[in-house]
Amino acid sequence: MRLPIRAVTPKTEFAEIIGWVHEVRDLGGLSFFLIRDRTGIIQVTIPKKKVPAEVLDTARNVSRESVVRVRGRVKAIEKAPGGREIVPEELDIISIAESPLPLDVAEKVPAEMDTRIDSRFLDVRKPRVRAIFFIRSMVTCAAMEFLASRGCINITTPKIVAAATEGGTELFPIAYFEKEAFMNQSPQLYKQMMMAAGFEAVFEIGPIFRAEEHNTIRHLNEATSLDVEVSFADHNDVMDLLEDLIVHVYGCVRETCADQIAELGVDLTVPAKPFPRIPYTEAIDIANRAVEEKLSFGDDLSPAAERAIGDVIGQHYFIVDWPTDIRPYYAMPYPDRPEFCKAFDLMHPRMELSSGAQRIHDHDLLVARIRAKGLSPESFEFYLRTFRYGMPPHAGWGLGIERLVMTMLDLSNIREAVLFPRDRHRLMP
Ligand code: AMO
Repeated sequence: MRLPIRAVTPKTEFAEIIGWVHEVRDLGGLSFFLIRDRTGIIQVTIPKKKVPAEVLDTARNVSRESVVRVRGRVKAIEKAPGGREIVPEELDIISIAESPLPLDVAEKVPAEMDTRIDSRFLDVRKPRVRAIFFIRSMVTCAAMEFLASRGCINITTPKIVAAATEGGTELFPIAYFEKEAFMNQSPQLYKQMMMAAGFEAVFEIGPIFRAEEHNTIRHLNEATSLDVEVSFADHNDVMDLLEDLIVHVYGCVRETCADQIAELGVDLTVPAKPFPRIPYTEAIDIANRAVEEKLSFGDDLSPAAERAIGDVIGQHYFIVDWPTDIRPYYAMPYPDRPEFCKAFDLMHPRMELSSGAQRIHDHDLLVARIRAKGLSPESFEFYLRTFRYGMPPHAGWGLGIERLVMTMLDLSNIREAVLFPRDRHRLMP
């Protein structure tokens, strides 16, 4: 029976494994193969005079990255990976790989990001790259388990919609029979509508689509957002929840992904609570002490400003109390100083991870805010009507999964954290 490679130890007597040929070395009388599956790498040693003729024959024809089955005796050997090797009695090629390979999975020849993404299925065979996606899987599983334990209901909302969510121009139009439709930018309106539906606490992990034209190392045109919305909660309550989630997720990854963390060579420290909460005006002051292009009240934070503040704070933090004018129409203004609103961003020292707010739950105020943004309340009627039949106060946030993984693992490009990134120039694979 096939054993995962990791389960073959120096004490195993006999093993059958199936995996990809990671490396081939021929030293004349002796040849070595490294065979890889998702659990690890093992050396297969072929002393030419001591193995069956069929094994030798097959070994001569096998190419790197072919899938092979090996059955043989296991020997403890110090110098080999994992301190053991297999001397095969049987060797079959299950699926031969063409040569040359478009990409060196053993990473002896480095490849540009574009080459890597062009052959992503091969790129992801690299233990280092696979480790990223193993951890990403743990991040989303841990987040879901955490939110379920806090009473949040997992929902799924439409990705094909008739109206912009965030206002803005970053919409992908699509042809929807005889109507115009768009790929949804955010589950925002739907998660709020579920508050009117009485669900009280919901979450969704799903794609968001942003037609941002610029190609940067931290933007995707299709990203994954973890969205949360909670009734009878204000911005502080949902910041507490977000902070707890981040700490929980980091803790789970540290506990369960030690091998992957070691493979990536990152120092994964669980962030300490509470995260500082810095008012927007103070954040601007901190940034202006460091950046050349000074910011004024009402400016969004430039990447340089974010980095400057991050350098000073040195850990995860929130920027709170934003000017109402630069936040979406649904953010709740403070009643006593309506030029500021109950919105926040969760920041990693390198970049923004999440945005959120307490929402306006008063119908007429919401209509006024939509108008003030130059949008038409008519196109939001499906959303606005849910505010006319009993809408509880509520708050929530959206957290970018790729950015969370990127900052957690200190990746230099957001594309490292997506299997098949969509950017300005890429629709394939
Ligand atoms: P916002 O637009 O700030 O807020 O998005 C929330 C988070 O989603 C991630 N994100 C992206 N990641 C990669 N590429 C992109 N193009 C991209 N766009 C967004 C970021 C960002 O912080 N409706 C609100 C959330 C809310 O208030 O609940 C919203 O969508 O990490």
